[in-house]
Amino acid sequence: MTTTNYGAEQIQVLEGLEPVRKRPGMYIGTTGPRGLHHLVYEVVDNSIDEALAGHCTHIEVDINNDGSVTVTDDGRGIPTDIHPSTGKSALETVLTVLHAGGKFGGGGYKVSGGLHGVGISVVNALSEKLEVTVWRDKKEHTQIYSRGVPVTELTAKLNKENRQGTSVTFLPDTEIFSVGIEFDYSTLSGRLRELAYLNAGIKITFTDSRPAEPHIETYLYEGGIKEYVAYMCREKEALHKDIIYVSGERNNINIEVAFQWCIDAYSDNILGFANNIRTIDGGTHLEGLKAVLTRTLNNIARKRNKIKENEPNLAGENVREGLTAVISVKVPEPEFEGQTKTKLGNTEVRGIVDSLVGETLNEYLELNPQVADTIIEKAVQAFKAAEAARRARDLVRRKSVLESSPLPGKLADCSERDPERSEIFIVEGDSAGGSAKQGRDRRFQAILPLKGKILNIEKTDDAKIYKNLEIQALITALGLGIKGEDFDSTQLRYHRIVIMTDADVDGAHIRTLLLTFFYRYQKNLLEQGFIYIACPPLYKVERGKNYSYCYSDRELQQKLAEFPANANYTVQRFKGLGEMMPEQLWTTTMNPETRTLKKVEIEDAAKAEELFTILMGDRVAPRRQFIETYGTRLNLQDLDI
Ligand code: 0RA
Repeated sequence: MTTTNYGAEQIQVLEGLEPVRKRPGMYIGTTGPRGLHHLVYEVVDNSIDEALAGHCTHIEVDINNDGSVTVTDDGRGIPTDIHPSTGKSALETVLTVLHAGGKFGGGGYKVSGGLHGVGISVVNALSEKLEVTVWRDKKEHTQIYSRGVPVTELTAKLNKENRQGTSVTFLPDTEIFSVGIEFDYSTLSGRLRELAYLNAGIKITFTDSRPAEPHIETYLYEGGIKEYVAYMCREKEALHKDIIYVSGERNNINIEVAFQWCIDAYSDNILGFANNIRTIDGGTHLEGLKAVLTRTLNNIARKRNKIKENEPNLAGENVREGLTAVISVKVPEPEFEGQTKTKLGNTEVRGIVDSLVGETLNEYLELNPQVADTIIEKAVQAFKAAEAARRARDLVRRKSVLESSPLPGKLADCSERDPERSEIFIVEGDSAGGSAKQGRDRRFQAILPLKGKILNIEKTDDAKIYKNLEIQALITALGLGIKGEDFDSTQLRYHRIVIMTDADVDGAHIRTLLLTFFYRYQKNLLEQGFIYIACPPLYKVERGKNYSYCYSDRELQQKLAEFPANANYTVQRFKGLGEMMPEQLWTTTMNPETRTLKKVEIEDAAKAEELFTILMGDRVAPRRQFIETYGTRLNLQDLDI
């Protein structure tokens, strides 16, 4: 009798989670590394919710020796009582019914409902094994699942210490995550650190037990996003000492903003979050913030006679130049819009941000007129530079109108007109350009050869950027708009922009300069995954009539080790792409059937910002320090100091 019941129940469970196993992408985006890491975020989000409800202070995340992950918190513990109508425990319901988690939560902000927030049951469905332990009511409750189905009953034993909390250990299913289930330390640490910044006072301990010597880090920021801004600015020179901080609540919507202006920065860096989710595509919270900054600074500038009556207002981007800001809003029912669901849509947020920030900023600047003056002076300078840049840009525009084709002459375009099916290879120098032009499939592959090293955009003001011929070629060939302006991906002429440089120090430098250009000119290109790096082979190994290509020194060693001791073979090292025959370049590097492309993604926005500032900026001391610290650890043999 009991067996039959259990069977029926099991079928129900299977029905519940089957869609998740059938179409994992619908729930976690991808079954690649990103989706894999989402599993951890999903479990952690539940603990964060518990902390935001005021019941939990410490979250521990462990990567275990066997590759599984454990998330433990000291919250109230998932309820374990049996639900009268289902006959199942609340715990089992949360773990086996889609979106059941929220029903038991009640009150407080739910991180759930956004980009991830699909529920812990999704993690269960996609795990080969999941073990949950709950400490509640002086008992320790445990249950084990496999691929979403319970394999043990919920058991309870006495727990004398009266511990409280929840612990979930899961091993992702290799049947689902076909490219592997290896967690990346820095990806997880970046997100956990971010969560600690976004949720002041919550302690997150992160342990990686895979190495012989476990790696342990603790993130706890009593200052929250204020400390986040301080961290992002620590390599820059601040324009004013205090980080301006605003927090408040209206209509159950909680907003928090921290910001500071720095001297040596030509661009702004504003990170937006809604319910702890990074809103890459912006939204109403950012609109509110931008509007209030522009209005407030213009008002004060006029009051202080820094802008004369007959002069125009400062533009938003003038005011934001050099600004580092974090805005984090928590909305009970967030609406996420756009293709990637990373744009906050709730309209009421705009006005709330505007009025709360307006009050605090006005008061602060009235009390600190010298700070007001430095910020305004920087904005006025930016305004003048923008004027000069506009003149240079108009020149670019006028020139392209005069020419018969606005596309740069050296662009070898493809015949395909649908950007989604078109790719462009940006190559270094004319000789590589020649090979690439002959080797490509001209139907959908365009080639843009660049001459030498492009401008380091990190160190250059806008006027010079627009005057530079190589940059002009890039802008027009790709169909990019104006630097930093709202990105319109429909104008983009290719959805795969492939950086293809030589496998040597100069090639690496040019690749870095191009990445800096994309990052500073239009960060969205990177954030939305349009930028790729080609992987040309380093060696060709020939033995008799057979030959193969090796893409790394390790691969070469492996290949050579396969040969008998007395074998005759030759190894050709490619010094540059120009040395390759067009046909060779096609098969090894450009043919979609056989090539490897690396997609460039930004996992940790704050780290990326810091790295570009340190590595490409004009201050030498931080760069030297970075190289001294990481040079040996990263094994940067080719480092060009
Ligand atoms: C539902 C209700 C309650 C807590 C939780 C869920 C809960 C879920 C998770 C997931 C990870 N850690 C968690 N901690 C708590 C409230 C139960 C009560 O009222 O005591």
